[in-house]
Parts: sequence; C-alpha cells; structure tokens
Amino acid sequence: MLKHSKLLLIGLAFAIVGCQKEEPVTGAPKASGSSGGLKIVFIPKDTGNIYFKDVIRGFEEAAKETNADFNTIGPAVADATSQISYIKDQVQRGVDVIAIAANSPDALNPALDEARAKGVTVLTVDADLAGNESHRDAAVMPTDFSKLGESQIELLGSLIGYEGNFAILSATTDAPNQNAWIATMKETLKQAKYARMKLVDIVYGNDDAQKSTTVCEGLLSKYPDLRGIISPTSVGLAASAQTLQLSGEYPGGPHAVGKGIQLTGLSTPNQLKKFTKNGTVTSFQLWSPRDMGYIATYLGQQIHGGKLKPAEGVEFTAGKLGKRNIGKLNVVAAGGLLTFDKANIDKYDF
Ligand code: RAM
Repeated sequence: MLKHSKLLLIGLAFAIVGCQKEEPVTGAPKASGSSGGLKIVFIPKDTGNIYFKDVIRGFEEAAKETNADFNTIGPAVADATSQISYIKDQVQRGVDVIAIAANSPDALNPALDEARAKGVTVLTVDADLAGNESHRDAAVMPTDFSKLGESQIELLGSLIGYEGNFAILSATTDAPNQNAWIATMKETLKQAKYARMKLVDIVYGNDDAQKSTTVCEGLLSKYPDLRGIISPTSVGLAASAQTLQLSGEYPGGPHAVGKGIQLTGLSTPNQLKKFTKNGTVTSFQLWSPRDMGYIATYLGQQIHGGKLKPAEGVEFTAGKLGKRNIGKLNVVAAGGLLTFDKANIDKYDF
C-alpha cells in the first residue's frame, strides 16, 4: 500500500515537473545595449534554463555601463554539439566577442578556432573547455573550481553525519563544469573523514526537468537505503526537490526511511525557496551568476580592444566589482560560494 501510494505520488511529481516548462531565457537575438559599442553575444548551454537568466542580467548591466551592444542566443537543448551552428552564425553576424557556456570540452574547438581566426575574442563563461583551453582567450568561471567538489561533499557529509550511500544527479554526460566538480568530489571522498560515505551511482538529467525527474525517481526506487543526493545543476536540483517532496522521503517526511534522504547541490535560491522553507531541502549552494556575466563583459571588451593581454597574474578592473585577477589557464574566478538554508534564503533574490 505504502509502495503503491508512493508510486502514485512520484507519477504526480513527474506530471507536475513535466508541466513546469521553464520560459525560454533567450531566443531570437535581442539587443540590450545601445549600438555603437562592441558587439558581444552570450551563448548559454540552452535557452530553457533560468539559471542563465541571471548570468544574462550581469551581461546586460555591464553592457549598459560600457555602451556595448549585447545579444544572447542559444540552442534549445544542452547537447555537446548543439552550440556549433550558433557560434558560426554569430561570426557571420560580425560579433566582436563570443562568450559561451560550453556544453562540451572539445566539440566546439573547430568552430571557436574559426571564430578566433576571424578576429573574434572568445570567452568561456560558467563552463570551460576543460583540457582544450587554448581554443579560447580566457574564461570567467563562477568560483574556484578546485574547491567546489570538496565543498559539496563536506556539505552533504555534514547533513548525513558523514555516513551512508549517496548518488550524484548531474547535467549532461559531457558537461565540462559538472564533470570537473564530480572529479574533485571523487578525490575528496578519499579523505579519511569521508571514508563512511559511499558514492553508489551517477545519473544524468541532461539539464532537462523531465529527464532529471525520471532519473531521480530511478534513484529513489533503486536505492532504498539512500541517505543523500548531490545534484550540482540548478535544473537537476530543482527537479529532484520536487520529486523528493512528493515522494515524502526527505528528512521528517511521511515516507522517510530512518533519517530520510538529504538532497543538496547547486541551484539559484529562488528556484529552491519553497523546498528549503518546507523542509524538503536543508541546505545547498551557488555563487552569483550575475557577477559572472558582468565580469565577462568587462574582460571581453578589454581583451578585444587590445587593452589587456590575458595571462596568469594580470589584473583588470571589472566596473563596480573592482579589481580581478587572471589565474592559471587564463581563468578568472568570479566570486565565492554561497550556502543557503532556511535561515538565510530570504536574503537572496535570484
Ligand atoms: C545548471 C547548468 C550550469 C551550472 C548550474 C549550477 O544551470 O548546468 O552550467 O553552472 O546548473
């Protein structure tokens, strides 16, 4: 009976999440800045992901301040090759700077090489060309990637008493940012402190709400003894929160086994406010997506205008955010990691 009602609820979760199709954040190019300045375009991983709305706000804000001509356009799905035709089209359009959240560490190389050969400055923003950094000029990543995996494992560890089976629900199999974090999560697990935590599975929701819901349901039914899920993607975490709420297996929930399942990961606070307040999710993390777009606008313009030659140790000014440093492999870390919970979530609005 319990199993039956649980399945019904999960089915309902699927139906609800499936209906909650996110509004596209980009579509046909729309100019946000006044013309006359440099032409900057941002290509997100996909247009349905509202996380990128905040990244775009940052671009728009800085474009206004610098009189740049900003557009955004991108594919509907976050497949490895889905951005290639958009890169080519933007080169044809005569843009000066392409900023892109890469869906693949290597599939974009030829298209980006072609763009750079035509004088376009290429920045990766949010997701880099891991291992293929020479195919772009510089990168603006949200935070220090080397510490993110460890922070996520520590957060889950603190929630489950550093003991129990857990799974990761990621974005796409190719996603360079999620894959970098998962690699450091695995490294972190080798520390003695985490010896009693076991990673039992990694599943991929493709940054698609329906697929993420389906794979989350799969985890819940396959691992009855699961203590935690880390979903280091805003789409995956929001879909999993909805699924977990309806399954009732969250800590203190009507169908929780023992202490219940702790779900954490990365998401915008606005997407998880409801679930944090009602106890489905205890704590999760993110950075400021807006700062990333803002910094990238300033960086791209200075590189393209020849005012800045990107190299490790070079400092530049990113408008009102002040001085930033270019690090190894020409990566700029936009800011720090924020941790949200019931006590502080209302302070944030993004
Ligand atoms: C999703 C995307 C994005 C990632 C965030 C946390 O929106 O995969 O690349 O940075 O989650």
